[in-house]
Amino acid sequence: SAAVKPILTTGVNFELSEEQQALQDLARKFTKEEIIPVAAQYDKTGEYPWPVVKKAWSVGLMNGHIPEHCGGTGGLGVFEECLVGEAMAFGCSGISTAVSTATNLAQTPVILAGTKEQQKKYLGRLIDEPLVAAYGVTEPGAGSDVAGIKTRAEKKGDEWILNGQKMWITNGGVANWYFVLARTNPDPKAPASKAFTGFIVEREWAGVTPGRKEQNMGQRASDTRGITFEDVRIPKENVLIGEGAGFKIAMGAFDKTRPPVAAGATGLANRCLYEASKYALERKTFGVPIATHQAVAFMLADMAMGVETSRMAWRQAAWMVDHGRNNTMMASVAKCHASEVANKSASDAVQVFGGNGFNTDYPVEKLMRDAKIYQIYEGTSQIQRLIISRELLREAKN
Ligand code: CS8
Ligand code: FAD
Repeated sequence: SAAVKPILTTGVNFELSEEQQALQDLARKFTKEEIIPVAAQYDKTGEYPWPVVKKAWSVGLMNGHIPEHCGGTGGLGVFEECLVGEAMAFGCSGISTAVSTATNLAQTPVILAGTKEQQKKYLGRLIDEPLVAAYGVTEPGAGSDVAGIKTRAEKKGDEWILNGQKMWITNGGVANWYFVLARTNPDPKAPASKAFTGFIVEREWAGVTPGRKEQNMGQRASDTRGITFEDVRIPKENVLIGEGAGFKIAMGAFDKTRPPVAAGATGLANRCLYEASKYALERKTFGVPIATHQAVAFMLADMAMGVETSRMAWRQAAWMVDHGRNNTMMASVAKCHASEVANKSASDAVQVFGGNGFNTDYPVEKLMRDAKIYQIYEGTSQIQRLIISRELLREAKN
């Protein structure tokens, strides 16, 4: 009836502009020439892909959203970041996480809540040199429940003293600086929106100690570590938007960074579709290519449905935030859907390859290992459903 109010009232035309097309072409070319040839090697060694980072930086595939007053081009939105992210994750989602997604995540609170001086200093650095940054929220004792973090900062004169431990920090051992969320109001009754503060912490400061590189199931090119902060002295110039606003800054960042995670998962699912389709036409059983068996062809059809809907979802989520709309729910829809599609597609791609799918000489077992983390980082699938249900019930009440 006319009384039914659609939750999403937004545009549906996502035709790429000439500039967006050129950026996507550049990212695809880079993926083909610089990522795909080295993906298996970095997966095997777990080394950080510095040479790829440096090349991506030099051709302009990093830092596209850094404002002009910091020396950046400043013109790119979340949508464009997603275009690049999807293309790169087609090549290797471990490398794309290392090269762009994690450092973009770290930059986002500084873009959202940094002063001009903080932006110039810390974002400008990333323009001047091929450096990366990291986003430090999760701790050994608290991941989904961000308000449960224990790292604390106390004000002493013009400084803050930081103590605590972070865990699972992407780029943890290679970052030049970290966004760190810490509790600044010790009162357990203080609301989350007032109890935490975001800081910019430099890697080289005394008392900052990254742990060993974690040995993960997938995305092994990405560097994940714990970090210990022991009496780290932070000058007041490194506090983001004053005391107490950190939780909202950390959450607000996710509205901009979950669409790129969804785009990465879409790229991975698309790779599954690509590899499985090629193989299904080549491999014969019972005298015919396996693609002729409907059970196999339907797995490909399911992958295509997933890729298309994931892509539509990230496009919608990114478009909304770039146009100033509240996209909290849609960012979670895209992130959750695309990560589940990536996992189903990867598992089915292994199935299409049969025994070969289980073997490291073929590309799909890596896709299956790499896919899993999409359901965990930047908020698990359960947490995305929690956010979606909260948002839609709020709408339903109005
Ligand atoms: O705790 C929240 C949550 O999001 N949990 C998931 C944590 C997560 O996603 N962690 C990811 C870490 S980073 C990472 O994994 C990187 S992966 C590697 C990088 C590369 C990737 C490819 C929650 C569960 C959603 C909410 O927690 P609650 O404690 O229930 O808080 P609320 O009561 O909902 O909110 C408290 C106040 O915050 C405000 N808020 C909430 N959401 C938002 C958004 N924008 C702005 N403000 C927000 N989205 C909320 O309004 C409350 O403020 P009030 O003023 O009190 O009303
Ligand atoms: P927990 O919160 O302990 O959750 C355990 C299980 O319980 C999950 O299945 C979860 O979904 C479920 N669960 C928890 N609460 C609820 C609930 N209320 N309802 C239903 N189910 C629930 N963090 C950063 O800050 N920066 C990074 O750069 C970063 N990179 C990462 C890279 C990797 C490779 C990994 C593994 C993690 C990374 N993380 C990072 C941390 C990541 O965001 C957390 O692991 C994730 O948010 C889950 O937190 P947890 O591991 O503490 O799990």
